[in-house]
Amino acid sequence: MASPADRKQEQREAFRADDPAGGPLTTDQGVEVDHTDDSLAAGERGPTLMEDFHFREKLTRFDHERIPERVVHARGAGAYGYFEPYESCAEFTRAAFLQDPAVRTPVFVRFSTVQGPKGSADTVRDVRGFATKFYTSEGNYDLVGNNFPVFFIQDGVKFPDFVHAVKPEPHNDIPTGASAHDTLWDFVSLQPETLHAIMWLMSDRAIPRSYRMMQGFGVHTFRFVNADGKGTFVKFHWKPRLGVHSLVWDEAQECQGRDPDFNRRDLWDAIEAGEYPEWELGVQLVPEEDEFAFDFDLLDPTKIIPEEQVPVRPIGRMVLDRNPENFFAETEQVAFHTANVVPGIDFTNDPLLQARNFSYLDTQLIRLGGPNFSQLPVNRPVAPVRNNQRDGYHQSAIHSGTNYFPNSLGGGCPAHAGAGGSAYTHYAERVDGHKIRRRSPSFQDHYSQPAMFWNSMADWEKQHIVEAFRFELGKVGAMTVRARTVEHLAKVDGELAVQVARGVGVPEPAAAEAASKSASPALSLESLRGDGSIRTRQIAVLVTDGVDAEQITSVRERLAAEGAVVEALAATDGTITGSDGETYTVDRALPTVASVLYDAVLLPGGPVGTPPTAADPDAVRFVRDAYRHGKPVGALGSGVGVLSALEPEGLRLSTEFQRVVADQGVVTDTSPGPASEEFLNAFVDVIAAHRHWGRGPVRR
Ligand code: HDD
Repeated sequence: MASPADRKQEQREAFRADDPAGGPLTTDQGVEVDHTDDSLAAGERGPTLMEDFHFREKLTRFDHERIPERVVHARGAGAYGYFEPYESCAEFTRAAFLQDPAVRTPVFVRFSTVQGPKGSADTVRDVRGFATKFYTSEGNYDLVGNNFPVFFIQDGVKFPDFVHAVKPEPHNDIPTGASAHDTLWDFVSLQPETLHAIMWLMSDRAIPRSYRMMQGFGVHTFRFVNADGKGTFVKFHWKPRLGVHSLVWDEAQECQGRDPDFNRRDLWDAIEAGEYPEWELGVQLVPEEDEFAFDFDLLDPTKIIPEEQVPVRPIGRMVLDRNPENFFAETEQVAFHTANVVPGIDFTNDPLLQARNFSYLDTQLIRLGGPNFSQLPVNRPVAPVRNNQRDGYHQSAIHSGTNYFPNSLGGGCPAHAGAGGSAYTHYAERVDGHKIRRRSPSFQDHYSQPAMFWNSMADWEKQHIVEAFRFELGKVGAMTVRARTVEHLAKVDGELAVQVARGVGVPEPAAAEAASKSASPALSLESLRGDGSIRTRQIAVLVTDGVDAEQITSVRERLAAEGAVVEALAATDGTITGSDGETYTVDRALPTVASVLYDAVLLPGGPVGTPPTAADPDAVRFVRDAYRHGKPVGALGSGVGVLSALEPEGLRLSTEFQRVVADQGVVTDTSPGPASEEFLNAFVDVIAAHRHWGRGPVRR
C-alpha cells in the first residue's frame, strides 16, 4: 500500500488538471487560444459568429458547471488526514486498519450542516454531519456519522417525511437553514420518536463553536467481527482533543451575518496554520450475549448506550492535516456510503441503517451523474479494483480483456477471492420471521432517554434548552402544534414543559414527574473539556494610540506560547503608536470584525486614568457582546475603566494596583505595566473554561 505521503502526492497529481509547468491557454482539446477577452465577430461592431468554437466551448462548459447539491447535508467542508490505531483490535475485529499502530490509514472527512442549501450559513441550529472515508488497504470504509448520537426517526422509510418537514416549507422555500418553522414542529409533535434527537437539537450541541470542537457518533449499533467469525456489537465515538465547545444562540445568529463561513473558515485556517485538528476514536463494545441486557433496543437509533453503563474504549486517533486543493473536485464530489465497509465491520438489523445502505449509493448516481463516481480521485480506493463492471457515463478507466465470469479467455480473471481469506464475509446472523410492516414493541419508549438527557444537563445547559424551545416554538404559527409539542415535553419532564409553555403562550401542562430519573454525566458539556488547552482560541486585544505597549507584549507572548491566536484590533487599519512611542501593526479594523468572531477579549490600559478604547463605540459594543455571551474578558491598567463603565451587575473588578481579581471569567488588574504572572495564569484559565454563565446584565 502507498504511504500516506505517496498517497497525498498521488492525489495532488490527480487533481492537478492544469499543466503544472504552466503554458498558454488552450481549449479542452488542447488547441492554443490567442486570447479570451473578445468573441469572434463579423467586424468590430458586428454579430458574434457561431464559428467561434472557443467561445461556444467556454460558455457551454460554464452552463454545465453545477451538479445537484446533496438532498441533505448540502453545505460542508472537508479535509484530509490520517488515522492510526493505538493497539491491535484483533480480539474484536479483523479490520486491517485497526491492527497495527505503525500503520497510518489516510482519511478524508466532510463536516456539514443538514437542512440548509449549499450557500447557507454555518452557525444555524442544526445537526452537523461528520463523515469519514478511510482509504484502507482492504478497500474504503465510510463511517457516515453525525455530531449527535441519536437520530430523529427509527425507520428509514420515514426519512423523506422527516426531511420534507425540516427543509424549507414547500410553498415559499422559507426558512433557510433553520428548524424553527411549522412543518418541522408539526412532524415532531406527531412523531414522539423524534424527541430524543430534538432534545439534542435544542441543546448547545446544535451550535458548535468549531467542527474541531465537536464529537462525532456512528449512531447505529454496528458489528465488529474478528478472524474467528465472532461478532461484537459496537458503537463508534469521535472525541475531539480540544474538547466540545459551543456558541450561544444570540452570537450564532449574529455570526450568520458577520461570517456565514464561520465553521469552515475555522477548519481551513487551523489546518493552514499547522494546528491540526485531532479526534480520538472510541468504541462501546457489547458482547452478543448481552444483546437484550438493556432497557432499550440496541437496534433503535433513537437510543444511546450511556457511557457509564458501557465505557467508551479509546482505540485510535485521527488527525486532519491537509486542506483540499479544489473544493468541487474533493469536498463536493466525495461520495460517502454507509454500505462501504471492510472485512471485520458489519451491520445490524437497525432499520434506519438498512435504509441508509440503499439510499447513499442511489443518491450518488443522480448527484454525480452516473455509476463511475468511485473513479474520482477523492473516492478512489487505494486498494486495487478488479471486476467486470463496465462502461456507463464518465467511464475513465480503459478496461481490457474479458468482462464476464466465468471466463477462460481472460485466464479466469479476476478470480474469486474465495471465502475465509481476505475477502469480505457477511456475518452469518440467523434470521427468520414473518414479513410484517410493524415497529417492534421494543422501540416504543420515546420519553425515558430524552428525560435522561435533560437530567444530565447542568443548570445553564437546561436554561439554554428552554430558551431554544421557546425560540423555535415561538416561530411556529399554529398554536395547536405548539401545544401538542409541549404535551410531549410534559412526558419528558414536567418542569421543562412548564418553562416552555410559559414562553410560547400555551396552557401549562399539569406538573409531571420526569419520565426517567437516570442521568448520564458524560452527556453534559461540563464533562467534555478535552485537553483543557487554549490552542487556537481567537483572542482580541483592543488597542488605540497610547496603549500600554508592555502590557500588550506580555499578554501576547504568553497567549501565543499557549497556542492561542492573538489579534490587535483598532478603530482603523494600519498602525498605532504605543505608550513607548513605537508603532505597532493593527491586525484588523474593528468595523470589519465583531466580538462573535473571537473567543475572548483583552482591554489593555493606556496612560493612567485614560481608558483608551472607551470613546470608540465599536470597542464598547465589542466588550459588551463578549460579556453577554459569557466570554472571558481581561482588562489591565486603565482598560478596567472600559469595563466598569458598562456597570456590570454584581461583578467584582480590580480597584487597586497590584491586585488581580478574577470573577465570573472576568480577570482585571488595574496595575500599569506588563501583566503579572498571576494575571496571565488567571486569564489563561478562564479562556480554557470557554464560557462563564450566570453573569448579570451590563449597561446597554
Ligand atoms: Fe444521511 C447524507 C449522516 C440517516 C440518506 N447523511 C449524509 C451525510 C451525513 C449523513 C454525515 C453527508 C455525507 C457527506 O458529507 O457527503 N444520515 C446520517 C446519519 C444518519 C442518517 C448519522 C442516521 C443515523 N441518511 C439517513 C437516512 C437516509 C439518509 C435514514 C435515507 C434513508 N444521507 C442520506 C442521503 C445523503 C445523506 C440522501 C445525501 C447526500 C448523500 O447522502 O451523499 O443519501
